[in-house]
Amino acid sequence: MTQDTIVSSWNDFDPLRHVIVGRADHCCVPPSEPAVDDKVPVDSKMKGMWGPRPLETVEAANEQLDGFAKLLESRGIRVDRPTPIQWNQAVSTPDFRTFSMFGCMPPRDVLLTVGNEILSAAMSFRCRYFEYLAYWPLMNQYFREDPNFRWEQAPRPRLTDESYRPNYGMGKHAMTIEERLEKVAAKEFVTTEVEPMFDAADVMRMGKDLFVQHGLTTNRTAMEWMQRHFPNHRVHAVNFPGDPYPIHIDATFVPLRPGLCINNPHRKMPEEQRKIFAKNDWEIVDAAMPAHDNPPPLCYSSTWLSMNCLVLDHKTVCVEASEVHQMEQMDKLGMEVIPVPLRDAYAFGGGIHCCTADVYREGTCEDYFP
Ligand code: DAV
Repeated sequence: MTQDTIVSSWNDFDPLRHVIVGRADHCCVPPSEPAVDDKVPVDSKMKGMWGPRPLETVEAANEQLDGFAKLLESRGIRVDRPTPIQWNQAVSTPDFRTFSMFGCMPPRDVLLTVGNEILSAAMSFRCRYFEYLAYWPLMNQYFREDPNFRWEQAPRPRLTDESYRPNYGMGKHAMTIEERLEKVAAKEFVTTEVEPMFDAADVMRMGKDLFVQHGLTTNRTAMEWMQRHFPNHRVHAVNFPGDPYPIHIDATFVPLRPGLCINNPHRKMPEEQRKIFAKNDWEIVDAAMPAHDNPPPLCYSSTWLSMNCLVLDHKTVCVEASEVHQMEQMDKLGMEVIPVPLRDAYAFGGGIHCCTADVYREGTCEDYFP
């Protein structure tokens, strides 16, 4: 790496030097649309509501996000922040319309860093179609500063009605959790395969290998696209049949250091897919139980944000400060734990890992699964 290198990151555990932390400004609960409707559980208070989130919740989330940014800076990590736009605007393309956007939390969903490239994802939520704009100033800046930075954008999906199964789980087709689990086992999600669609947070980067969760935000066509886009990588499809709302891999399967991952005990990786880890002497440990019985109000995510941690290096990890069981487990696994209060930001789309995106970690592209 030359001195001018700004962007480089191959995994989620090598020493972190530069990161983006999201902001809650102007975040909205999005209006009804096929992919969002499928994510919000039937019994959620969020069903049917949309519009700007209450100001006091935005302020509380921002206070914690700012605190997390300061903490990272105090450890010598460079922190950049997105530039929020007014998300409470109707937008349209030739193919769809929506009455509001979403926000610029969490960056991990949008930005996939692979080596010296940052790729904006082809997201399946219409309300998130323009979210990359919040990161445009940073991408443009890195492009000027770093002669090797690859500023990339996955093919923009059209997100017409063809991209979604009609009436999936809606109205009279509403599903019980058991019915949802059957669909998940059959890999039948709200999204179809007419075009590549993915969220960056469905991709777990481990050097030469990219493990990609097939779920409601990422389809098989996207994996095929990724394999052609990253010809020197191996793209592996993974899925977790125990998860009724499979979205994003980072509350399900999380690497802590080379050779060690934690796996959500309710969403176990199938035996067949574990083989590659066993064969290469990786240990997969059941994650500790969440400290909370319920997510905070107006939150899309499950209580398993408990395991959504940010690894700073092979011995140090940031865990949400109220997640006592997860902190204790990390300690037992030999990690130094930094408690970070972030629960007020959960409702905005995720936890400690979600609210960040890698810009630079030390290290190179290793082959952990030869
Ligand atoms: O368990 O609800 C949350 C992941 C957010 N990025 C869950 C997944």
